[in-house]
Amino acid sequence: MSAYRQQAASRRPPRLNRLFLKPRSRTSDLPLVKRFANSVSRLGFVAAIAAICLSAVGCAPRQSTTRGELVRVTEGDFRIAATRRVAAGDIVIRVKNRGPDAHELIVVKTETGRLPLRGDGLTVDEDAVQHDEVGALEPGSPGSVRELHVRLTPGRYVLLCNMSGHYMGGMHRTLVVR
Ligand SMILES: [Cu+2]
Repeated sequence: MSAYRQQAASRRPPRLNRLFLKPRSRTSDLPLVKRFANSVSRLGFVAAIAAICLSAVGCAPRQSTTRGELVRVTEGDFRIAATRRVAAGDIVIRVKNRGPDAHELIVVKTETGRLPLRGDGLTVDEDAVQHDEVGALEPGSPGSVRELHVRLTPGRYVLLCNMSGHYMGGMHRTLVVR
């Protein structure tokens, strides 16, 4: 070996794995961890069931989901049928489209119930009401069922479809939140 190679070999760092690797543990902790995880998930399941029972008792006459009170909406050409009143809070708006056209759903808070129209005189001026818009679903195909999750404070809201001509055709409905 040349003098240069001998020097290079002596500069090599010591073997890292011998110095830094921990000795193998005697036993695995895995069974213990699994047992702990199982008991935690069982507790979580019991808590979830208890919460569902409590919420069911709390608002027995009303329909509710685990994510909020349910407002059923049915859209068709050209009308919207829906629950008229609901309690304030987290709300699940479930929208079924009976068709035959696609329909969207927009929720706007309005104290008067009247919404400003665009220059066409047919569609609601969404720019003018954007600060009062609390949620919207894009157009859904006939037969579709979709959900919109919103948090509603007390007041008067309008549910509408603003596709060309649909609002003036009758696709609006007032929802009162108390
Ligand atoms: Cu529509």
